[in-house]
Amino acid sequence: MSRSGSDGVLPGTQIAMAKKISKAQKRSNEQSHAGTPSATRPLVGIIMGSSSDWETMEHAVVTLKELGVPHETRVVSAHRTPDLLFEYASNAEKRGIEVIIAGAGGAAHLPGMTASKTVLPVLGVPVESKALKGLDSLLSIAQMPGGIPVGTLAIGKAGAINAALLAAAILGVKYPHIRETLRSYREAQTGRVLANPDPSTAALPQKKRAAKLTKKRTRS
Ligand code: RP5
Repeated sequence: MSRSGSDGVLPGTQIAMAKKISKAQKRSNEQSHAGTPSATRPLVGIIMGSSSDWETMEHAVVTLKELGVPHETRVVSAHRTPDLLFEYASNAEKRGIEVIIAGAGGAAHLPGMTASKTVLPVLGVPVESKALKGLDSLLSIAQMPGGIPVGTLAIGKAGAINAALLAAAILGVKYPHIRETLRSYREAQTGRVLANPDPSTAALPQKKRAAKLTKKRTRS
């Protein structure tokens, strides 16, 4: 009987390899983000099925950074590294993680399987797939059986941003400073909309305006 796991890697080897990578990531995080919130104990775990999901999931990271919410990011695949997924989801609570954001595309089983191994809130971000524009991801994440919930967000960038905001709202119940930062974020957003009521007169950044004019001139 073969003892190989997903992709022919021995069970346990996935976890050992991931631990090595994670230690190296932690070291480099500490070096490059010393003093920033993500260098402190992470409260939010952002996981994604593939490094190809980063383009989408980066928006969750940027939003959490804006809010000053400590977080960590990892690639954890439900299909390619199932042992790592089980290990991550089973130990997240012990490690002090309080909310998990899981992004995946296509047959997006990562959020649901993660939710099945933890009682922490899991927020699912459907990544836009090439074949079905993310509808497959959305349905795979949203259509959970009763008993194991995944809070499912919108497909793509909006979903990633909102997952971060929802994670902050959840944490805000326990941490007043996160709730107040979220309140300021929302007020600033409202302020930006109210400050630009007429898009036809809204000031374009100079570079963009110049590029637009050149394009117009070359066309005529
Ligand atoms: C899913 O398969 C990932 O979440 C990703 O969205 C999708 C494609 O992965 P790659 O083939 O680009 O690695 O598991």
